[in-house]
Amino acid sequence: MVVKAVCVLAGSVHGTLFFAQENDSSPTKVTGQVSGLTQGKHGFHIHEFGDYTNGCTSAGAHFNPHSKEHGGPDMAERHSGDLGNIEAGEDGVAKVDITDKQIPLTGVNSIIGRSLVVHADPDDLGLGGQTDSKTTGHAGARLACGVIGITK
Ligand SMILES: [Cu+2]
Ligand SMILES: [Zn+2]
Repeated sequence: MVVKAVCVLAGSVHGTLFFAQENDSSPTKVTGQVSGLTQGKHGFHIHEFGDYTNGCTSAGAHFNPHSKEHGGPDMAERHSGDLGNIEAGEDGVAKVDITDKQIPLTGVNSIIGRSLVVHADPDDLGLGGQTDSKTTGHAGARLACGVIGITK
């Protein structure tokens, strides 16, 4: 049975992201779009908490159930929540079409109830040599965040 989730980002940076996983062992597809961005790349991650009590800060660190260092989605060394970058065009819109094996919607490492965060700057995928490259990808401020919730 397909499991589905949705995340709504509200504010000057806004959008809706849809998550779908065909079965317990299949990857999760993330589709949708984010608007109101500056042109270019923006870090795009699952963060550990679905908590907005102090804005996006309360979302905590990148979702990292396997205690790895920050990386890119295609790297062996990555946080599960590391989805790399989305890229906005001149119109400020980034179309999202990601398939990833480390963000299940079922099981102990389910991302349901956690957050999706869009950042101000590009994620350097751990390769930038900055002090925070191996923790956050030096992706800068949190522009928008939303809780990933169950939908039909
Ligand atoms: Cu992030
Ligand atoms: Zn990370």
